[in-house]
Amino acid sequence: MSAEETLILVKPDGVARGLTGEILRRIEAKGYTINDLRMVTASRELLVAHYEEHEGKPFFEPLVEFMASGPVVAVRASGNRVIEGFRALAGATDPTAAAPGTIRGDLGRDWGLAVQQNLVHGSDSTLSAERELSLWFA
Ligand code: RTP
Ligand code: MG
Repeated sequence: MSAEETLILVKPDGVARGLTGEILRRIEAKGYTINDLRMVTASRELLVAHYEEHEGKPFFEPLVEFMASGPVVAVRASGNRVIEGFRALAGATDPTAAAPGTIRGDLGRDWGLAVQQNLVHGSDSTLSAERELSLWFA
């Protein structure tokens, strides 16, 4: 059986704050394998497809705008239960509520903006992982 894979994004706030190395370090320290990695400033088309589940929500437009505001680092990572495991490493969506010890809890800032700038994205199911990996690593 080949190891489970997930898509991780270091979002524009993480790249801009110079936290890419720290975030990759945590992924590797946990024992996950980085199989591929690219830096890209995402197009609106890519982001709309990536966030299709959120279309129509009040934070959708600000989210797409934020995600297009600068380069992101897309990571193809693998490991046993990496989807669940990376989401545990990332912590809760809201950086203020995220537990200390997590990426968002330790490093995330609450800027009081319309959309949570929370440093990272991780796929939330095997289906999303497959779909998202094919978008970002076409
Ligand atoms: P992600 O998809 O980025 O891994 O994060 P998540 O599962 O924890 O959060 P999700 O509900 O999928 O939302 C996607 C991203 O949209 C932004 N968001 N802002 N009202 C808000 O302030 C709000 N709600 C969602 C965040 O950037 C979140 O990660
Ligand atoms: Mg999500």
